[in-house]
Amino acid sequence: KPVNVAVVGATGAVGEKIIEILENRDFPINELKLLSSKRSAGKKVLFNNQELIVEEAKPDSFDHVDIALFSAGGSVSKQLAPEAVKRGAVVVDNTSAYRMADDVPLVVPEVNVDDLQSHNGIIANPNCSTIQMVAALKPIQEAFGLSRVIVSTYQAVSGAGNEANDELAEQTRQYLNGEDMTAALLPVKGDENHYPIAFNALPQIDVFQENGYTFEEMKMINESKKILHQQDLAIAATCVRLPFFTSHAESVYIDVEKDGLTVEDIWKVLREADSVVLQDDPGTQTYPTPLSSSNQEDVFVGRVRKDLDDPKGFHLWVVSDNLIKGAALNTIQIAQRLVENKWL
Ligand code: 11C
Repeated sequence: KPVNVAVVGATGAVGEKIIEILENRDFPINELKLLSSKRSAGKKVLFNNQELIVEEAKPDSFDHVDIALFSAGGSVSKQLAPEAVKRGAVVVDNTSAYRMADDVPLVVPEVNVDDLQSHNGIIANPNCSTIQMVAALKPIQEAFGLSRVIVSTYQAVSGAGNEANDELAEQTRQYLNGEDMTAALLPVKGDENHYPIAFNALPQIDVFQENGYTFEEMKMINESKKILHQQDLAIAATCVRLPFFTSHAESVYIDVEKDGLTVEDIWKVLREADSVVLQDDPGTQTYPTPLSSSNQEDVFVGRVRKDLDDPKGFHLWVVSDNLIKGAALNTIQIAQRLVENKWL
């Protein structure tokens, strides 16, 4: 039976993608409600050739809504997700507000779809850099066991929203015109210092935690353990922002548990995995890049190599569109599984 869907944060980078994917996918929608902050309310959006007006999100916006897809920042989710649940909606939340709560499933459907069954009204969509990594690691974990992960990321500016895209474009223009670059947003909107991202690399995504890691790094660490159901996984992350618009890339080092594996063994399980596409042939310079992976739904893996010193160590290069599988698509796939399995 078609469901009533609300998109909260409909004018943001992820919200826009959610609307695009809902339109292009066979999602059984009865009514679509687009919600935003007061500032963006009144904007008009085309959906299936119909003009929809974005409304300000308020508690009673969720009356008669079956599924609410939240992507308007953690504070909006904290305030309004419980209101939506109170009114009978199931929330799929694309912020970090509820991800680590014990009673909130954190789901990548290809990895842990069954966790959805235990929801209490809120389901969390993981961080983009986590989603693509666990999608690639799950088949390896299942086949060979995983004992350690060390990841370094190369992340697109769109992870920080449309404003960050504008900042990169403007700084690029300034630099090429010989002007001083103005930095007002990155690395983190609310933090004290801002540095140019154009022609640069910023080893800070989100705010620093007391242990010296950034919140983005701790999200990758804690979320991966929860999604992979492996609290004893040894895992560390370094997250870096680079000056391109879309798709995060990751250099992932893993230690597997099984002895004697070859690159071909890793290739085989990756080839068979859902939503993972192997693009790995040094002979033809075949590997994924942020540009080749953008506007695509899958997680692309290349550069699989055996470590030269550790017999159980392998290196992988993992790339995916951060707004699609990393955010909007995964959110919609969760909603789709809830509807198909009658888990609403
Ligand atoms: C970034 N990964 O690239 C972040 C964006 O927790 O959902 C996603 C933030 C989140 O800046």
